[in-house]
Amino acid sequence: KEGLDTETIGKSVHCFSEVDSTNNYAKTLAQKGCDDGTVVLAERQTQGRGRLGRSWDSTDKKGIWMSIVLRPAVGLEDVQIITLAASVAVASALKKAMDVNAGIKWPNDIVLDGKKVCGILTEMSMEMERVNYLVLGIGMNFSQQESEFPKEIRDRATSLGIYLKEKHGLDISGFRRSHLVKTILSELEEVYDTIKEGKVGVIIEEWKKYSVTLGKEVLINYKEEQYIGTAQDIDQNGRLIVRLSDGTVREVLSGEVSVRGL
Ligand code: BT5
Repeated sequence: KEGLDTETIGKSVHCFSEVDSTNNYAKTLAQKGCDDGTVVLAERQTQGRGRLGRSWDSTDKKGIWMSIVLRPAVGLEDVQIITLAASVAVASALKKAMDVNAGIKWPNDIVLDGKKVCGILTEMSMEMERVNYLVLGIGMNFSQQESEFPKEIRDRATSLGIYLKEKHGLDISGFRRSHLVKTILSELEEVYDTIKEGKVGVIIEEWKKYSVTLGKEVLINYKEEQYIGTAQDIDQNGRLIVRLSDGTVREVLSGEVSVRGL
């Protein structure tokens, strides 16, 4: 917690050498009534999770695996915006802490030259149509070498270490992981405050600045269906607006699809 300049996010921090998933641990804390902004960090996860039942490779100690419990006074329709806001916070923290220019692939993959360096998993609990709590899980590859990723994801995944070496000839050992964590938490607090002030438009504009999806052709997988279109915009609820080749327009929600750039 040393040097953390936030008021809500990270007021309480729980660190572990190993957990199954920081999201699971954070959920347990949330159910026991922990504070808004409680953070859970682990050196390694034995069962890191991605979206839609996918797994997240996080068994080594070279990443940032963390979850944040949020208790925003919002309804279901605002949850997507909070997830987009989290990706904005991560991208801007990478710029501030490490001078790295990352992109955001809708909805919330953080990419470096097209390869995924960070993923975000939002899980929630609803009560009477309001959000009871949200758990924002952030997984950031920090110092892994290419050979340390599972074979299946080697061509799609990268770490900050790999990127800095290839792009700038810099060694990751010159950067502190804790500094990046603190910067992410302080950027998160900033976007969280923006949302509390109701300024959703500001988040959307910020998100668009980092977007590598808008204007591109995308392949959408929705249940058994697949379709191709051009990602045109995102709306005020964070849905992706896709124009199909026959001219029809679809609004896509992140919980139900996977999107691939073509
Ligand atoms: C995500 O899912 O990108 C969300 C990942 C969230 C991980 C954090 S870590 C802390 C917290 N605790 C958890 O248990 N989870 C959160 P999705 O969009 O579904 O992407 C998953 C896909 O990314 C996998 O199917 C792989 O293809 C790929 N992948 C898995 N591990 C990866 C890694 N370390 N780096 C890059 N890509 C990876």
